[in-house]
Amino acid sequence: MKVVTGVVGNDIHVVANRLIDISLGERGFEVFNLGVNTYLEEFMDAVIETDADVLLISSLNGEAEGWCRDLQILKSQYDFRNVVFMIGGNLVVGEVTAQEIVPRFKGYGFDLVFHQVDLNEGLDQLELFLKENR
Ligand code: B12
Repeated sequence: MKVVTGVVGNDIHVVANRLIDISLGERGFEVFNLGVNTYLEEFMDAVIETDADVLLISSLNGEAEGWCRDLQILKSQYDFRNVVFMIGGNLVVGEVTAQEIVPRFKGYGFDLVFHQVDLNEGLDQLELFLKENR
């Protein structure tokens, strides 16, 4: 399965991105890593160009919301019905609980949302989601 990944917006935290690339590869995914400083439109273009099954967006500096709230609008322009949209990292700044954050990002169009969740736990849940929904 193909996964497009990268770090959204003006976010330059690169370490997690390298680990995500390696971890996905070890789990047998074909990875297209757009790296840091990637805009939502660039992610969508890459999903179309590679015919990806999963878009895994990472955000570490807390600015994910500003960069991702237009996801629904972009999704409505193409047929992305078979693509899994996933986001994780430090999605907001401050003391906001996952119970508050997860539904908010699901409302923006993400299927799987992980705020300050361990990477392997998130990837286990991705594999489970793919198994149950494909
Ligand atoms: C190193 C670092 C920097 C370096 C980055 C160098 C580089 N090129 O990578 C520098 C100094 C440049 C930097 C800058 C900034 N940083 Co900084 N940085 C850090 C620091 C100390 C470590 C990050 C790191 O590499 N961790 C190691 C990796 C392996 O862990 P990770 O990034 O957390 O990723 C793991 C998980 O988040 C998770 N994960 C990540 N993505 C995903 C996706 C999915 C789907 C899943 C399931 C899991 C997952 O898995 C990863 C692997 O275990 C953290 C604090 C900390 N201790 O974490 C702050 C931190 C991330 N930075 C922060 C901030 C605010 C900034 C700045 C805005 C500071 C400023 N005012 O200028 C700028 C932003 C610059 C920008 N444009 O993005 C905040 C973010 C706050 C928030 N979101 O709550 C943090 C948390 C510090 C803090 N406590 O305030 N930073």
